[in-house]
Parts: sequence; C-alpha cells; structure tokens
Amino acid sequence: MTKVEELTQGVLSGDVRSIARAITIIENNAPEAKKLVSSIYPHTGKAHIIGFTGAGGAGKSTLIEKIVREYRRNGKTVGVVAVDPTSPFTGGAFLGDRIRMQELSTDPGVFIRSMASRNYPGGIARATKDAVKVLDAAGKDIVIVETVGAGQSEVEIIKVAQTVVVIHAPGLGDEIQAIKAGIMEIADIFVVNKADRENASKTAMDIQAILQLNNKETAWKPPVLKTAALTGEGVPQLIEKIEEHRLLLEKGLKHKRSREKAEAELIEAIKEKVVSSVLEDLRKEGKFEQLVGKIVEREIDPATAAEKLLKKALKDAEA
Ligand SMILES: Nc1nc2c(ncn2[C@@H]2O[C@H](COP(=O)(O)OP(=O)(O)OP(=O)(O)O)[C@@H](O)[C@H]2O)c(=O)[nH]1
Ligand SMILES: [Mg+2]
Repeated sequence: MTKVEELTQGVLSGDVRSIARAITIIENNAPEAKKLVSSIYPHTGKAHIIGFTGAGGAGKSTLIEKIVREYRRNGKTVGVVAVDPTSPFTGGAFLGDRIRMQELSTDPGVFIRSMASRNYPGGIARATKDAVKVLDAAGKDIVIVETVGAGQSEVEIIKVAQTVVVIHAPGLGDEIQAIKAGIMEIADIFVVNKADRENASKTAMDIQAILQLNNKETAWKPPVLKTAALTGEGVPQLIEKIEEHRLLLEKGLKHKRSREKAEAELIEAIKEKVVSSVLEDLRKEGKFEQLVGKIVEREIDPATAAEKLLKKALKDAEA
C-alpha cells in the first residue's frame, strides 16, 4: 500500500490520527495532497455540512459547542472546522471555554480542527473545503464549518455548506448592509444570538423586515431564530430548523445544489490550474516581470497586459 492509500484507509475507518494528518497535508498543500483528496472523494457526500458565519464575537463558537453537544445526545457524530482567529477552538478564549472544548475533543464522536487565519498555499477556501471532505469521508454525520463572515473568501468557504446559518448579535449597525447584500443570498437560517440581551427581539424583527423585501417565490423561506448560546436556549429549535432544511434538500433541492457546488469547485480548480501553468510559463520567459514593470511605469494597464499575455499563452498552447 502506498502512503496515501494507507492514510485513506485510516481516514475511512475514522481514525483520529489519520484524520488529523490528512488535514495537515491538505493545509500545507503538500505534494501528496491532491492524490489524497482524489482518493477520499468517492467516499464523500454523506455528511450534512452546516456553515456558521457571522461577525466576530457574535457567539458562533459558543453556539457550535452547544449544538455539538445536542447532536451527540441525539447519537450523531460531528466534525468541526473552525476558520477564525479568536474562537475557543483556536485558544483565544477564556479558560472556561477552553476546558469545555477540551472535554468535547476527548469524545471520539467529535473531531474539532481549527484553521487559524494565515496564508494557505492554494488558498484558505480550498483548504477548508478539502478538510470538510476528510471529515465527511471519515463518516461524521454532521460537519460544521465556522467562519467570520466578512470578506469574499469567507463567502467562498461557506459555499461548501448545504445549510448556512448566519449569526448576529443584537444591534445590527453596519451589518444591515451586509445582510442586504451578499450574506442574504447564502443564508438559509438567521440566528440572533445573545437573546438574553434586551434588543435581541428588535434585531430579529429588523432581519425579518429585510427578508420580507425579498418576495421571490422560494421553496424555503429563511427563518429567524433567537438563541442564548451561553445557556443553550433555542439550540434544540435551531437543530430542528437545520433538520427541516436538510429534509427539503433531500427531497429535491439537493441535486440542484450538488450540481451548483460541483460547478463552482470545477471552475475554481480550472482557475487554479490555468493560472499556475500560465504564470509558470510567463515567468520562465521573463515576460511576466517585464509587464509588471510596465504596469508600475503606467505604460500599460493590468487588464490590457493580462489580455496580451493570455493571447500569447493561448497561441503557444495551440502551436
Ligand atoms: N450574553 C451572552 N454572551 C454570549 C452568548 N454567546 C456567546 N457569548 C459571549 O460572546 C463572546 C464571543 O463568543 P464566541 O463564541 O467566541 O463568538 P464567535 O462568534 O465565535 O467569535 P469569533 O470566533 O471571534 O468570531 C464570548 O465572551 C461569549 O461568552 C450569549 O448567548 N449571551
Ligand atoms: Mg469563534
């Protein structure tokens, strides 16, 4: 057996050390990463993947911890990939949080992995998506992804999820704009956390009001729930909604979403391949550096330069 085959076997059997090693290989985009992903890929597609996104400090990690416990009580196994700088998963939390997380991580039915924000070769979105595949192939019933919802890469990451939960803390402020724009499109469920605070109900109503602006006929209308992650209030109701959404996906939406996801991943993979191979050629010929110089000197703009380069590269490819 090759090393990759051995590791694949380990992952498929749910072995914790194999899972951890596989994710490390993926994070580092090590030479065997591609083979590894392609050998586990046929074993993916069974887990329900849930994305949790929202502003820093909204309570995502706290809520996820409670959700994991609830799923465990229901006999489900859970994997968590947290892509964020400060959560209990990455050790930025108070001691109490950390102790509770450690407790969870000694449960063999739970696997938690933090991916601290840093530059990943091949991109954080790809690393996250492939880490999710590992947990899926490892047989976890539920895979949870946590990201701080802000930039484009977070939106990219969260697309891996079948059910997207967007979490807000009471008092929206600038977030209103985010809800109106991109985040709105990807949210399947809205949660206003910290429901123990007084303006939680108002925030929930604000979100409802924005949602009502969207009067498209859709099979699923994103509900707005309130939770208090510290006490676990509202968590069973949230899980119920997630389950409802999963069942709807099973009934028909799943195929459509799977195709959309496959399409997006294929486009990403093509981009990555094309960019790296074209760049490599251009660098070899010194053309790339030349044009960078011209852009700096304002002799040519980046878009025209790219067009020029690609015309040449495509011609070379044909020849
Ligand atoms: N009052 C109140 N505080 C909460 C609640 N949920 C979380 N918190 C607190 O809010 C702070 C942030 O919680 P986290 O769970 O770390 O939030 P997060 O969204 O994961 O934060 P980042 O990972 O940094 O984006 C912590 O001090 C929590 O104890 C809640 O329901 N009520
Ligand atoms: Mg967090």
